[in-house]
Amino acid sequence: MFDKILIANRGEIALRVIRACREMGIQSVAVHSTADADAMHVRMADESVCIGPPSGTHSYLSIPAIISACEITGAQAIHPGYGFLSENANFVQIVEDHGLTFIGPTAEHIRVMGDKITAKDTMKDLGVPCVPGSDGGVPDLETAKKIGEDIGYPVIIKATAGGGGRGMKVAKTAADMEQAFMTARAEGKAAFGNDEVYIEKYLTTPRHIEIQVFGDGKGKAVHLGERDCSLQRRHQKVFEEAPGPCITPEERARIGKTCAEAVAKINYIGAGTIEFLYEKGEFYFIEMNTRLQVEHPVTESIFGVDLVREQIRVAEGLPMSFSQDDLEINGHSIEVRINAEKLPNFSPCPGRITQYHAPGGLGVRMDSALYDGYSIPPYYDSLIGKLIVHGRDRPEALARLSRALGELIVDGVDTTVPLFHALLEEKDIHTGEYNIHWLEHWLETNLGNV
Ligand code: MV4
Repeated sequence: MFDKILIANRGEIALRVIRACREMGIQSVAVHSTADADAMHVRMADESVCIGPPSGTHSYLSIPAIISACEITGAQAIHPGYGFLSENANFVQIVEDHGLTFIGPTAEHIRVMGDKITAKDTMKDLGVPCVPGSDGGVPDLETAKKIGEDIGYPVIIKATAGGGGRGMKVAKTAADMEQAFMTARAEGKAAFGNDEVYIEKYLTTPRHIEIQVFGDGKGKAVHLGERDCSLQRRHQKVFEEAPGPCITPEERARIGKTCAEAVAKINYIGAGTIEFLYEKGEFYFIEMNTRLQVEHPVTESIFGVDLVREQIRVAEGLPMSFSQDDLEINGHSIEVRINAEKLPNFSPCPGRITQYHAPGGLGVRMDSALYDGYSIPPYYDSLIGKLIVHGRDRPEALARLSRALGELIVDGVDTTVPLFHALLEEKDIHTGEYNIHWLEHWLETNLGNV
């Protein structure tokens, strides 16, 4: 059993992990930059260590500082949260070389899934349905044009090291191929130091559906259904829900089983998310995330499980506390991301919170590290809270979301809350009829009025 876990993160996710530790009787160690000395995760943890100056590069991303903090405090394991070092295979290797436990997948699984081509190859071999396209990397323009003719336009050229929409170019026709291929390559090289690209059929109006999986590292794995995260702006999710409003129980059981069997076969350990595009009743694998996701609470709400607790259990070599047959969906859950951003441009809005009041009541969860008088530092991302609601069905969850947003008080900075009030007035949000482009289109026509 771990006695003490160090959390290599900040903000709401650091609190989320501290909460799981406390319920399990495990001591928690917070690490923080000098800018976060008064942060809530530092106050909530049993101990804390300052690991560097404000810049994330020199604090939350500093591997020597984090390993030293473990040695100073006697922490035996590290939970990385999301972002920062959570998908850094090199970090995992160093953690293990120091006799510590990384609470997450193996360095090898992180490496395989971090490269989109090897991820797709692996998933395809495991029987997971993929977007039709090139068989691995595409070496030159001539080959790219041949593939374009074979699979038919439009196609999308993606950098294998890409992420967050970077290094991705659509070619609508053969005439666009040269420009798109060269640009995707150049962006991959510039942003990730890797110019390898691959090609897929471009799906024009899909939904983003992701399957939550969980493995024990010993050949057992389960799925916890899907989340629909189609409502995104510039590849940032803003509204997520589970179950997906368009997914039938039969579709869920089928794709869920495929995903659980795939990760079981590779002895995957811990939480993982298998991302799909979903169009006309078909699932197409695009990427796998080897970490706990920001939107994990919607899955926790409908299944009544604590995913962080399970991550800690399997990292200790314990079995998961549930099997597939124990997992049953209860109701509907929605999360909205509250960012300190100023509309209409979503420009970051750091500053002092003069008043904070979290909503409450039945089916309401507010995951946030805010407090009255807290100053949001300008050095990190703009997520300041997640409001998660749960209802017996989707209409009840939407009504509860509206009610809870009305109770929330965040004064002193601008936030994305007005956006959610406006979205809740939209018919398509209530019918669930949206795809990955819906929000961008809506923002173009409506932002002036929010
Ligand atoms: C695609 C696609 C259409 N067809 N692949 C965007 C980020 C990266 N994770 C994958 N992305 C896409 N891949 C094919 N073959 C459209 C997107 C895409 C997207 C995907 C999910 C959520 C929002 C999106 C917004 C624009 C484009």
